[in-house]
Amino acid sequence: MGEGRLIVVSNRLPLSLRRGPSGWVAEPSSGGLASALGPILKSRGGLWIGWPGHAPREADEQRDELLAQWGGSHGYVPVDLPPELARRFYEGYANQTLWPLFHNFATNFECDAEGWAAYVGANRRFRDAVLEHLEPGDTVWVHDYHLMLLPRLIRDVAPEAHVGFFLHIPFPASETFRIVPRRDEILRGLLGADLVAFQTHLDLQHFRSSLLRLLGLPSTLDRVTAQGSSTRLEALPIGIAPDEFAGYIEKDAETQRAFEQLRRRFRGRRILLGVDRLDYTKGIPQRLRAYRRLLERAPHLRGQITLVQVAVPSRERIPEYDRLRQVVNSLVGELNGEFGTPDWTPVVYMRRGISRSELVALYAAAAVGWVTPLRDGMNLVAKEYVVCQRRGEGVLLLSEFAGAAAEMGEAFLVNPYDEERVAGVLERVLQLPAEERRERMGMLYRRVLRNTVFRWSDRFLASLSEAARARTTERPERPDALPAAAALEAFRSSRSRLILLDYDGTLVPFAPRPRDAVPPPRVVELLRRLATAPGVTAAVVSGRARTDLETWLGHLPDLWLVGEHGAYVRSPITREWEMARPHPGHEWKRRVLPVLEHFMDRTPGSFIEEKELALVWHHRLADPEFGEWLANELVATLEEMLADTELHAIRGNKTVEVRFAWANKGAVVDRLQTLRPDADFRLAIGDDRTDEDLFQRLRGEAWTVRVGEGPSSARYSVDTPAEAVGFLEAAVAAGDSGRPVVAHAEAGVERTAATARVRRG
Ligand code: ADQ
Repeated sequence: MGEGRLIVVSNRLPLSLRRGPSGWVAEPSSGGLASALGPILKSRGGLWIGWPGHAPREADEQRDELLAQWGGSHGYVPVDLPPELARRFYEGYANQTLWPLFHNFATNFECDAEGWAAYVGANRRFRDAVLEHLEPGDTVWVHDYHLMLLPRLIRDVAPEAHVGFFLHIPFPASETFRIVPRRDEILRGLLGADLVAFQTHLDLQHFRSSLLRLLGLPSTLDRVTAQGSSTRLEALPIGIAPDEFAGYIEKDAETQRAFEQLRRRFRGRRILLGVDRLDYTKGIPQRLRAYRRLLERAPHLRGQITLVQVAVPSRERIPEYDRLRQVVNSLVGELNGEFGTPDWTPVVYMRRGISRSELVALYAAAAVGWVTPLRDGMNLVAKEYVVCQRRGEGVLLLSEFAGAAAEMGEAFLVNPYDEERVAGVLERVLQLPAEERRERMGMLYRRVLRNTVFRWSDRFLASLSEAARARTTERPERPDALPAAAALEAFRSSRSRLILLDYDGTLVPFAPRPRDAVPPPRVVELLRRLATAPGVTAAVVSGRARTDLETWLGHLPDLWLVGEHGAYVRSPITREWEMARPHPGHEWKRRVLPVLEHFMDRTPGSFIEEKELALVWHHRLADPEFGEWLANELVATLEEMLADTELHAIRGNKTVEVRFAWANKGAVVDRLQTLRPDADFRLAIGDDRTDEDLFQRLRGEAWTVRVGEGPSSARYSVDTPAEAVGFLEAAVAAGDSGRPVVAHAEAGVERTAATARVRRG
């Protein structure tokens, strides 16, 4: 690939430590992830960092030695966690808070402060392990819900690192995600990555909607920008390594033997197969109950079919899993007791992990792959079953709540909670003609073969390297922080100063309704001192209607006011509003208003503001997602309608504004600059798109400052209106302490001359 090394970080290493009769044994696990990333680690070089599982209480030399060996031969770096921390992290916050909530089980989750502290602590230990090995040019790939804080933790210390994150489990709807204690930290943690990828588009959309609703961060389909850096978003469904399953059928004698055995044992009976971790998200009790319904409603199937349920125990220290074990045990017992006969056992239940040969033989022999999780990020069992069905005789019954459903439309999709329907669908698929089965399975088979885990990892890494490269080569999304001391010094030592200030979002924060954004006394006082300071010409350049500006600021001496984005200018001398162009009349409002009203009626919380030369639809108080969506729709509608006019429809901060193209801040800047042709200090501060015109039109080495996040052509940025105001106050104070520069009277003369020019303009 010609890239730097790859550092994979996942909670578990792809290696299991087991204590056998003669001490510890380490076995590599043959999961698809390890198969896909192993060769990449070999060719690019790199490491796999992960937790090797619960450690014994006392130091164990033999275990350490084994781990060291694995480090040398495979590049596996163990992150040992103290037992108490490991328990609270893994069994606590990760698996009793995040796992249930992310799978929509909002009732059986638990959370306490210690769990969260352990989650933070464990993520920090992973960070330390990464930093210990990180070299310039390395790519770090973080996996799954255990490590969602890690991207930010790495970014904070190593800002140049290439960091990607993949979530293997679903991302819940924002209504569920908002239940997650410390949800904001989780979102911010993820945004430290260059790329965050999910299994499906739905997960991606859920994530975007949480960003918007919980952090107020808008995003596009493939990108979100926060804290000055941008994160690429993608949906990349994981696949399997087909050969690790299908290959066994042809090449492995043990698999062939197991297959023959199954054939003999189940002769004349069809196998319905469930293979799962014993987890409450996998829908095992629901499956057993649906099976009971099937046997009840289709008695002719009794003795003809067998449900083989393989369930590998998992997270056994968590009480919820123990309850599940008991429920499943008793459902199996009841079914077999009630329906079983001397020569037919309705459910064959295996509560253990089985070997790859046994698994593949079962996949190949099963007439129905019964994969009905209540919620699942992807579900690999569905794909594994399909690649073992080369002859296409089987049928896949798949839960619509598995991520796999998004790409396996030829399966029979069911709602696993609707046990009656599931039984009905099963009854039908058991009668399906061979031709239809082959056709459906053929399509599934080809897709699983194409979208392998290898392709998935290649796509992830390619996308990550592109995202990281874009970050380093593109113009920074956000201007540098304003160097306040240098700016103050420049202000103090200058002789003639021009200062242009936007109002909303710059001098005062946004209020729910425009009329509520009244300037606090502190801001009024600041503007008074600034405008009357020697050698200063100051203007508030706003999109506001004239009346607002007049009411709030009209009494301030020497302050220029610009309203409606430059359509109106008010000189402090004449105290009259001048129009940049002759009044265009109101006819256009009669056409535009009904459209805005239609949107207002559809969007609770939205309202219309009328200005002399503009109409604004505000959706700040509306549902954020619905509001964004309708704003886009409104702009599209208006653009079409206004195509041949001088009017434009423009998205602002939670607004859509219709106004004349000539009413823009750029044009007015040119005029204001003539007020101080000799200015040796020029400053413009603004927060939104309309202020970009200010920044671009200011002549010379101007101090242009953007308030808030996001890309801008300004040279500098500050975070909040409070910071902007603080800076201006300091500037006034610095000016007071410095030598007076240009005599007040002189500046007054300039202003009078300029006023005349504005009138003529
Ligand atoms: P899991 O929740 O573990 O993975 P899944 O995708 O079904 O779910 O993978 C389970 C794996 O374990 C399969 O490879 C299967 O063959 C194996 N397995 C299950 N039971 C077994 C048994 N009794 N004996 C032997 N092997 C068994 C998480 C997410 C999934 C997502 C994957 C990968 O929850 O939604 O698909 O990660 O991203």
